[in-house]
Amino acid sequence: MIGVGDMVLLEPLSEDSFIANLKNRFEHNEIYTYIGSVVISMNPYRSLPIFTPEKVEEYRNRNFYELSPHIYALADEAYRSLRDQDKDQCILITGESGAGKTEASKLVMSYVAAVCGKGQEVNKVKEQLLQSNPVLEAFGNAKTVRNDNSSRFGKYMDIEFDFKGDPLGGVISNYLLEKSRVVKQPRGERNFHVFYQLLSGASDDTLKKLKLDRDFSKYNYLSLDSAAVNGLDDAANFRTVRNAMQIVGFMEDEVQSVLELVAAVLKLGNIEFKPDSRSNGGDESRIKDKNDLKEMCELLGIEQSVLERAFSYRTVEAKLEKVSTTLNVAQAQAKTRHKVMGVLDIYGFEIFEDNSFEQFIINYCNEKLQQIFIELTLREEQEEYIREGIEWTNIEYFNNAIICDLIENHQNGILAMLDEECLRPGTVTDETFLDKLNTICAEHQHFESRLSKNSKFLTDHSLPHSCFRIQHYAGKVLYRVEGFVDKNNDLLYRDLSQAMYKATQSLIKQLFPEGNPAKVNLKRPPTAGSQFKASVGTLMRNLQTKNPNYIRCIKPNDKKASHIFTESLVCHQVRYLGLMENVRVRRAGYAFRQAYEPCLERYKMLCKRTWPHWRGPAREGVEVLMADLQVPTDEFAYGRSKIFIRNPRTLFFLEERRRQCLQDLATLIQKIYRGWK
Ligand code: AOV
Ligand code: MG
Repeated sequence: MIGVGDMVLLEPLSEDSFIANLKNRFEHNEIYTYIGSVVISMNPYRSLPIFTPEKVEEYRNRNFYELSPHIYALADEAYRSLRDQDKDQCILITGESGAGKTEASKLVMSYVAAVCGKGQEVNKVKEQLLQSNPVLEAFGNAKTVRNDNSSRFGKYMDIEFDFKGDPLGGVISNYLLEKSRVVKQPRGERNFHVFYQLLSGASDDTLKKLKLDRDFSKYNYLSLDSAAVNGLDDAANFRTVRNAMQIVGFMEDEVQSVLELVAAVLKLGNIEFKPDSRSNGGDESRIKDKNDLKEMCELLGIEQSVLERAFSYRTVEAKLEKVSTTLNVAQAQAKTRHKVMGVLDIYGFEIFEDNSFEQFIINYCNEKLQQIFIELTLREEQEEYIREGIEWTNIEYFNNAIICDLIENHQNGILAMLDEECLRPGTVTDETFLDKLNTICAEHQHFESRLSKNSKFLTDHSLPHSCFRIQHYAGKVLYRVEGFVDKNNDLLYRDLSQAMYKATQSLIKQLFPEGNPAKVNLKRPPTAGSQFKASVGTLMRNLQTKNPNYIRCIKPNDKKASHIFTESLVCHQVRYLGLMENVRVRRAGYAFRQAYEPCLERYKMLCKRTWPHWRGPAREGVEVLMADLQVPTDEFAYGRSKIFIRNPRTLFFLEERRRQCLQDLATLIQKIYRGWK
């Protein structure tokens, strides 16, 4: 074993020794380390030979502590508790952008797929579950400065199992896709993968049908300076995605419609508007060159005049941003209760040079997840002690509830104020929203309140124009308010949705149900922020009903490079993820715990009265064992089903005695063998 596999057993425990242990292990390709049952995962930024079918077999049906730390051990534990103890599970994967969350979620899914059920039907379901990934990533992932394959949406997947533990299907929920990326990407970043995949990988024939040119530079929506990404084969990925769409259950004509839609979006980006010289100083605009519009209409099956009117009548800029498709895996909806394993993979915490509404939402989501980690680890630990009848003392934690509240409080949280601004009659701009934030902040300066001086809403005179700053759990972030109001409103003018609804292509019609003139709804749709807040709230409540399994991902460097371990960067993540507190909570009472049976099995050779067989209850056997070994009684406690060991040293002592014993045994056997000869 390189270093210490479980941080709980680290001696002496300090931040330095914690980081040194991570580093030592990372340098020896040991990317996983435990804190009790929590898995820390370091991104290796290269493929390691530790995800083979042989590894899967090695970890299958083995106890968590038996082998060296691995994400497969966590997946195995979760799957077996689900199957054998009927406990719904969730896998919560957190860490900043590029830390390895999405890769971890895929490893968990592939492990579970490898060990659960067999047979033709079951295999088909497994394939569908696994192949949903390339499809979702094509439409929802993009290259950013932080990550070449960054998830720009949150994903929660419930995998459903029958009573035997065979998979039945899955339900995927998506959270707020970063739609604005379709129209505009920051420097050095790309649009969603699918655009490049289509242009690079489709046959000449397909491109011709889609009226597309292979050349990225022909499209305004595809930034020029960053089109090629190292190690990313867009053409090959296009074939993977097409194939995956088929497996997931798209019919051939549906795939075609989706591609037509993607092509239409590219055409849309090329449509330019100019003020209409014939209008009397009004807002009307005209389309400069109608060829792109014509081709777009042909692709979607919309009459050109209808769309042209919708474009020119209301809006000057093209703000048609809807490309999201809901890609649910076939839902096997029988009436019996299913066992469920939820896998959550969201966009990680991010700080860019320019942070807008999207980063605000992404970081809020990460705050909520951190919050649930805090609540559940503490709660779980406490509950275990109560369940086992062991005394418990509290440990101080940094609780980020205050930041969540600053954002989501329904009265004067930032989202509520943004909504209030969006709904207020009169002139509303991003600046009026910022004024409101600052005013409320100033008003509260004298009080101990959310927006007071001591709070996480930071006001100082160094703030650039049009910005506000929040002290998130993972760092300070400066947000530029430009676009907040528009993006929160997320309005699609009715003219446009009605025009789209007139399309002959059924997929397009389905995407704009609000365009149905028979169902005109004059009520304002909920804002993007409040929708997000509500769906995250539902998600959190859902997660709380399940048994949590944590994977905490850490990014070793900022260069997307292998073999580099930047201590300061890792240290920052260890701090804000609260990993030291996590170890302390785990050690506060009892560092190590084990059920009586496996404990007796492992150490019974250390005592003549328990070796080779103990005939009574396992707990009594363990009691005899501990007395015989003269372990001081304040070093451990007997719970209802487990023994709790206070100090790691006691465990080391037991392990050392066991090693010695095995060695003596080996020597003895050798002697006997020689005697025979
Ligand atoms: P993220 O999901 O945490 O970021 P990813 O899972 O996309 O991060 O990982 C980023 C990149 O790191 C991947 O594309 C791989 O190149 C590499 N990587 C991660 N994990 C592994 C692994 N176990 N083995 C080899 N390479 C790995 V974001 O989605 O940006 O928050 O929004
Ligand atoms: Mg990701």
